Amino acid sequence: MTINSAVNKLSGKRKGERPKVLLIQPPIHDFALYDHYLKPYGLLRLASFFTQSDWDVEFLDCLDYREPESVDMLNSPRRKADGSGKFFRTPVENPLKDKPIPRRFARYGILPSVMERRIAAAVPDLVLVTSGMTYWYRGVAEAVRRVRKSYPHIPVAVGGIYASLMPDHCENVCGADAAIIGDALVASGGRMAVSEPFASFLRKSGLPVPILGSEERLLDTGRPTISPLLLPRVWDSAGIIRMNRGCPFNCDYCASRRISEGFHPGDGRDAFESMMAIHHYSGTRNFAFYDDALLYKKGELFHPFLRMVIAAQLDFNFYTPNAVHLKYLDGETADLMVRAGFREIRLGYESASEEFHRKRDGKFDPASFPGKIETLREAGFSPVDIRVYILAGLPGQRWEDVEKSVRFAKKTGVSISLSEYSPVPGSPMWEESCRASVFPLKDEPLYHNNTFFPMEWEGFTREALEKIKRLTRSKTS
Ligand code: B12
Ligand code: SF4
Repeated sequence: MTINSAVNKLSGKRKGERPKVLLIQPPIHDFALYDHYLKPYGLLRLASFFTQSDWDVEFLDCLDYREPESVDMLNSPRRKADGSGKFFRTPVENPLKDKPIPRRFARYGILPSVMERRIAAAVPDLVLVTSGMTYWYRGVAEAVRRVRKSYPHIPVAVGGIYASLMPDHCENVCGADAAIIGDALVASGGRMAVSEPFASFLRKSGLPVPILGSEERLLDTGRPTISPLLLPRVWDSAGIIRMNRGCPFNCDYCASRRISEGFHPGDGRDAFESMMAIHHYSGTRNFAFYDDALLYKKGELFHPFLRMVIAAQLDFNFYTPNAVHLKYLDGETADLMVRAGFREIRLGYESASEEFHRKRDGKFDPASFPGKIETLREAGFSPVDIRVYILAGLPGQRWEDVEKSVRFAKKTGVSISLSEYSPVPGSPMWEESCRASVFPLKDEPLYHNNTFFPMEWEGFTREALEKIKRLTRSKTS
């Protein structure tokens, strides 16, 4: 079916008029939220695809921290030069009132009245809402509810992480017409196309399935670059780069496999060009990587990218909020990263225990840790700019193990972030987590939030967690 013949079927459209999609990054309801390069990357890829396929596209960013009316009412959130910062915050009632948590629950995002006005003005034929953490579903539900208020009969689909991990919950509780699992865009015969579940939803809704325009783009890495002409404002503070998709590991505590099966290599030149396009149109010099396995096969993938950046003499700042694999780190990579402009490096260390890694992830030999840190220091990373993630609160984990890991890492002088465990549906450890938790994790995703410390037990109490947090912050080892 061509777009034009299908467009004629759209209600209220004049012949030849293009269909319109409204893409929504919903607000977030949580106990705390910091913008650590939190961008609606997947939704913006969709925006780019729909634009290239001749649809009209409108984007509603409910996390836009510069929205003027919200600034007037809620004051400007504090932002940092590195592109991170706060969002608008409005305290709201804790939906789980019977579970006292020493933190206020809040809604992060633009004013609801602005959101509703923007939705009402859009007049779309289709609404697409993205989703992040499973425990952020209330923001998704809010977006769907406000869309329904203006358009009771327009098709609404939700995609992204929560929709992929809990599709039934998403359809039943958020009221979406469909939760689309996984990538909405897939490589097909060297080109990009809409996935079958998404295409089937569009057909059922009487909408045309978008296809790329006539200038047939061959997409070597199987993904379109994010159209920089569209929505440059989103990228003003920082751009996102994702060179490769997926991860070769299958750690017990992670759902990467469920989100994208296996490792799909990208291409250094394509990543470089996407980045330059974002810089050209938005002016940003901050870039964060969303890769799950940035250093895997680095000689073929990451190194060429870094060499292009160095040759172009760009004064850019690079960040790895999602951490990189210690296993694949070596002197050459560290040296290239420093020369390219990496301001900090975050590492997936998780634990100092050999047994932990043997049992839970197999991704790293902790005996090599001091040597890896030395390599980074020799390359020019200062210890405060080396940050290691240590996992805390896995089912059955004892607090002493975590304390030992923190003390061991501290000896090297690096910065430490406690990564408090969030049980993830679809991860190998999910069923074990459900059995170990006093909370009904399967019924209520809010309990996946690590603020609830869902795996608390007598071997690891909240008091012990607080003690370790203090140790992490203290100057002594
Ligand atoms: C980048 C990232 C982060 C970043 C940024 C966060 C963010 N963007 O939300 C940082 C480093 C800050 C982070 C932090 C954390 N993260 Co994180 N993170 C990720 C990661 C690697 C990518 C998420 C992402 O944005 N992907 C981009 C996607 C959406 O783009 P895409 O694939 O191109 O999109 C396609 C599809 O998704 C789909 N699609 C997307 N939207 C839509 C909409 C519609 C309508 C349709 C049809 C399709 C569609 O189509 C797109 C095109 O094909 C995932 C793991 C993963 N592999 O996905 C974990 C993940 C989401 N994180 C996770 C966790 C546990 C955390 C932490 C709690 C870790 C910790 N213990 O501290 C923290 C909490 C953060 C917080 N409170 O803010 C878990 C989820 C937990 C949960 N219960 O939901 C994941 C799944 C990893 C895991 N462990 O399994 N994270
Ligand atoms: S935790 Fe990291 S290494 Fe392990 S599967 Fe997830 S993305 Fe891969």
